Amino acid sequence: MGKFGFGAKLKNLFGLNKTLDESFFEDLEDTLIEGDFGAKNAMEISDLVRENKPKTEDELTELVKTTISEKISSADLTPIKGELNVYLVLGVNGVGKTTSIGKMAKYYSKKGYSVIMAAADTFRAAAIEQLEMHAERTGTRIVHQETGSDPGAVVYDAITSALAKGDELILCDTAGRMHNKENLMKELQKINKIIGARVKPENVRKILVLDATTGQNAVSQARLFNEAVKLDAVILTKYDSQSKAGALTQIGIPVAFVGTGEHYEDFEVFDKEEYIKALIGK
Ligand SMILES: Nc1nc2c(ncn2[C@@H]2O[C@H](COP(=O)(O)OP(=O)(O)O)[C@@H](O)[C@H]2O)c(=O)[nH]1
Ligand SMILES: [Mg+2]
Repeated sequence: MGKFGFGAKLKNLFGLNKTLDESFFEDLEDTLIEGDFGAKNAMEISDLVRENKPKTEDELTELVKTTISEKISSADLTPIKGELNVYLVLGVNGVGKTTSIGKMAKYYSKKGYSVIMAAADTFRAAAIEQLEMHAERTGTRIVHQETGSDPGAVVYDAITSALAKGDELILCDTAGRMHNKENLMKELQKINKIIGARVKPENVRKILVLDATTGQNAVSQARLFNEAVKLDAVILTKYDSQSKAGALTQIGIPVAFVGTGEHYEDFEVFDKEEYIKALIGK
């Protein structure tokens, strides 16, 4: 967040209006809504400010910071060593699923896990090739079939293959779009069921990839996917560009990683303190 980001705006509120009158609260709520905190959070923070009557910018910032902090959490994505773990990677087209799988493959193989990829985005013609490219570049084994094949069958094959070879982590790519939303959600549920039938539930993670620049849209995506399969974690991509990061406070799903660029190294474990610092400023 730059000079004119949320943190700066929040600080300016006091500069513009030193008394906590109605116009102050209107400005505060507008600032929060513009920052993608959502109407509910904006009201909650506004009420808290009314109760606590902060006297300085710092006191106001501290109040907002505490509330935000309660609404964001970190996800621990540590695969269980010596067992098969499956990470199902979900999200709409273009958010960065396939790229994040490449990044995770690198991250987890560096940590000593035996990782494979499953190309279960069989809907788009280029999707399998794209994952194959990441597999090649990161030296990861990949299980795939041809475009149009049943994604559930791909995942089933990947599990069979991983169990046979003793792999520890399957990263499953999935489609972000199909003929319609209902089809996509049904398919994801089917894949999830296939995994659930063969892998211990505590070793399965459903991970939603969200583009940090989409703001309020990310909130509805999270709701939609969470209804289809209960989500365990979020990966926040494109955090490098101007981000509308307040949306995270509305999602309520723990965050595992942030993507900060297009390269494999542009991938970090989510650091909540750093995130809030960047959002609000010191
Ligand atoms: N700047 C930036 N670009 C990203 C990041 N993650 C993915 N991308 C880019 O976003 C585009 C879509 O990514 P892709 O992985 O194909 O998305 P998918 O459709 O969800 O699989 C590609 O051009 C990626 O290089 C990120 O963290 N930062
Ligand atoms: Mg993809």
